[in-house]
Order: sequence, then structure tokens, then C-alpha cells
Amino acid sequence: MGKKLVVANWKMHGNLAENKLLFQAYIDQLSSLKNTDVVVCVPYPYLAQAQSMLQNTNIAWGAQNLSKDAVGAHTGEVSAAMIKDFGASYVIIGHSERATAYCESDENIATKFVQAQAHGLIPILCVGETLIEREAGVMQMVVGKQLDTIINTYGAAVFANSVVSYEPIWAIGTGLAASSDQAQSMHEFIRGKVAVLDKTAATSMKILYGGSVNPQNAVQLFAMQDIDGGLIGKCSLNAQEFERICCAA
Ligand code: G2H
Repeated sequence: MGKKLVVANWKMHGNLAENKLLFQAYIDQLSSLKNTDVVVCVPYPYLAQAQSMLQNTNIAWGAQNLSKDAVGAHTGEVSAAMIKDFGASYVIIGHSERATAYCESDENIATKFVQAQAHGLIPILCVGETLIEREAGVMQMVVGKQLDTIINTYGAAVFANSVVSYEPIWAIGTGLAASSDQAQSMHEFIRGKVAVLDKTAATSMKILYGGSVNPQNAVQLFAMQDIDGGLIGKCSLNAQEFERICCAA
């Protein structure tokens, strides 16, 4: 499956002064990593700071959302091209914190996915079920439907070289991560679903796990066959913890 990928999702944290220290700590601690690709997804205003501090390092950067539209009268929106202007390589799409709070539909998320790719950004598509859905045993149906919106509109080939992050909503920021078996089982389902339609896409896509990853549980999670790395929230704000997670990958 190639190199592991660990993505920091800073969410709505940070300021210029704090970021400067955290970027520098990332650079100092992660520059010798060989087998893991590292990305940090920052709030929009700090893309320029990420670019100026991370260019010429082994750490890539990205945004946490983008507009489904390419350009135009969309006050407050940020386009894929604008994100790309700041040297970003990745963009998170459909994080459940956005899908819930800002009512993002699966259709909008699908449009954002291809919008990102059209501008040379690698989409990190978040999928996952609620606790009620897991307890009802319908988690694969829920995640399958999230993927189907993209597959039915654009085909499975768009998953080639993309990133999908399985983030069970009940595990996000709760301290209660999915077990490595629960995560592996969903990752296998996701890869299998794409593989049936497009083997190349299924092999080249990375499937990350996100939701309360910490230096302890990262070791077991990242050892699973279909877990290609992680999307890390809280622990990415602490350079020491983030480094330990990256080293576990
Ligand atoms: C899930 C994750 C990163 P945390 O949202 O996207 O956050 O690691 O804080 O659960």
C-alpha cells in the first residue's frame, strides 16, 4: 500500500504566534521521517503562513474545506484555485463537524470532491456513521451511501490517488476511538466497494482512520492491513504527541 499518510486537522485552533511555534516543532521533529507522509490542514487565514514555513520541508499543507463553485458571487466562500494559490496539496471535504453544523449534503460534498481534483488538490473525503447507526448495525449502509453519491455521479475512477478518511462520528473528539478491528472492517468494506468497480483506484487510494487517535492506539490502528494512516485532531496540536503518532505509522 506504499507509504502511510498522517494528516493533522487543526480545526479552528491557532493564531500566528502559536502556529509559528507548532510549525517549527513539526519541522524539527518530523524532518527525518522516511516512511510516512505528513500533511497539516490549517484554517484558511493561515495557509500563507503554512506555505512560508513549510515550503522546502517534507511536510505538505492543506485546507479544511472549499467551495463547491469555481468562482463567482459566493460571499464568504473560498475556491479550490485560491487554496492552490497558497501551495496547498490537500483539502478536507465533508468533515462531520461541517456536515452537521452547516448542513452539507452528500451532493455538495461530491461536487467539492471533484472540484478539488480539477484544481490539483487531493481531496480527503470524510465518511462515518453516528452511534445510533452503529448500534443499529447499519454503519456499512450509511458509509456506502456516502460513497455512492460520488460513485453514481462521477464514477469510481475519481477515487484514484484520493484519500478517504473513515471517521465514526461517535469517536470524534470523544476520547473513544474505534477499535482496530472495527476500523479495519470498515476500511476493508470501503476499499472493497471501490475495488469492485475500479481495482486501480482502490489500490491507489489511501484510507485513513480519524477519531480520537492518540500515540497509544495509533500503533494498533496503523498496523491493520487497510488502514493507511490517520486524520488527527486534538493530538495534532501537541507536537510531541503528533510526532509519536507519525512514528507509529
Ligand atoms: C476527528 C479527528 C480529526 P480528533 O475529527 O479529524 O479529531 O482526533 O480530535 O477526534
